[in-house]
Amino acid sequence: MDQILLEVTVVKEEILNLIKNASDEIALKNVRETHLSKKSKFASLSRYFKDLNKEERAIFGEKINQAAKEIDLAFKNKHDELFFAAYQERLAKEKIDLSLPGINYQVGRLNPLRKVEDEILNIFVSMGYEVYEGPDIESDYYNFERMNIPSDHPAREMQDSFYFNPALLLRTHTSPAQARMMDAKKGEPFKVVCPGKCYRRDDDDATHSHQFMQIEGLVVGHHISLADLKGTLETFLKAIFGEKREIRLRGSYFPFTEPSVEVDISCAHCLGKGCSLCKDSGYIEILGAGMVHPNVLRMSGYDPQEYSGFAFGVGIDRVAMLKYGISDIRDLYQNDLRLFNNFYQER
Ligand code: FA5
Repeated sequence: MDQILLEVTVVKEEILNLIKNASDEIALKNVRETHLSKKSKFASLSRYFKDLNKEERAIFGEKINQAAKEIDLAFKNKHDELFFAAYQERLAKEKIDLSLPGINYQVGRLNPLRKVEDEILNIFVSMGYEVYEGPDIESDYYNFERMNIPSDHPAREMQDSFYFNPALLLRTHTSPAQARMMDAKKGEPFKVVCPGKCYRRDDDDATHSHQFMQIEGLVVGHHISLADLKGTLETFLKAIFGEKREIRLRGSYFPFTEPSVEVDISCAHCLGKGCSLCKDSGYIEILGAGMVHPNVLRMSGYDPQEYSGFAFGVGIDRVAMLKYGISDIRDLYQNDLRLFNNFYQER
């Protein structure tokens, strides 16, 4: 019996020694696989059970269990020791120099046009307007006919346009969204703003571009008057430009409104004195507006005896120019970040 117990101690010490000398995790794993497998010397110790009496078996079993516990603990401790050592070694290698300059990520921001569009939409949404976007490629029918501009009307020439074929063109203004909205509302009152791009074969100068952006506004209901239009535009323009900028309404003509007005705002560049940007007038036109023409209401299924409405179309590019003091509309389409960063230093 003593011989058997001694053998347990010898096998255990042999394994503990191997554990102690394992140089890394792989070596430790090998010790576990070789010396604790079913065919290992340690496992084969159980062959003695059959030769022992009940009392001896209890003592032998206790000895084996104790040895197994010691080996297990030694494995765990050695594993922790090797893991910690490897970790320390990695930390020592991974020295970080906090004085090195960081990576300079370029953070993008909204183009001034998109920023102004959001601002304008927010103002109108806060007044209870819904937002609708019509298509950029528009039919001649919606762009002109439904806006009370028949094929022989001289107003078409003012918006000499980009046609795909005689029936389809890049829209020249956001006004066709008015007719699309009235069709959708089927005779119900509503308030809507419609943002989007417009395209015209126009002068390319400091205030005109062949592609620009507008926001259309349309209110249709009972007893809507020119006073409602004026109040709405004043509220909107003061919210955008502040109380100091002056606003001017001039009588005008649009085939789809009657009466019609054009709204000018004092030039940000010269503050009304006159400069090359405002062509010495001190003012820059930013929007056209008026009371919805009875023909337009009628074509859209609204009875002009019962319903009235006002509409306006504001040039987003012009608003951005005035708000940020941009003297040439073409700058808005150059994507030059040095310029854009200056635009954001708001006046
Ligand atoms: C129109 O486009 C009308 N549809 C506006 C309207 C809507 C009137 C509803 C009545 C009722 P106009 O061509 O004036 O109107 O253009 C309106 C605004 O768009 C102008 O005041 C200007 O701010 C802008 N705009 C027009 N043409 C250009 C251009 N080539 N480049 C930049 N902005 C332009």
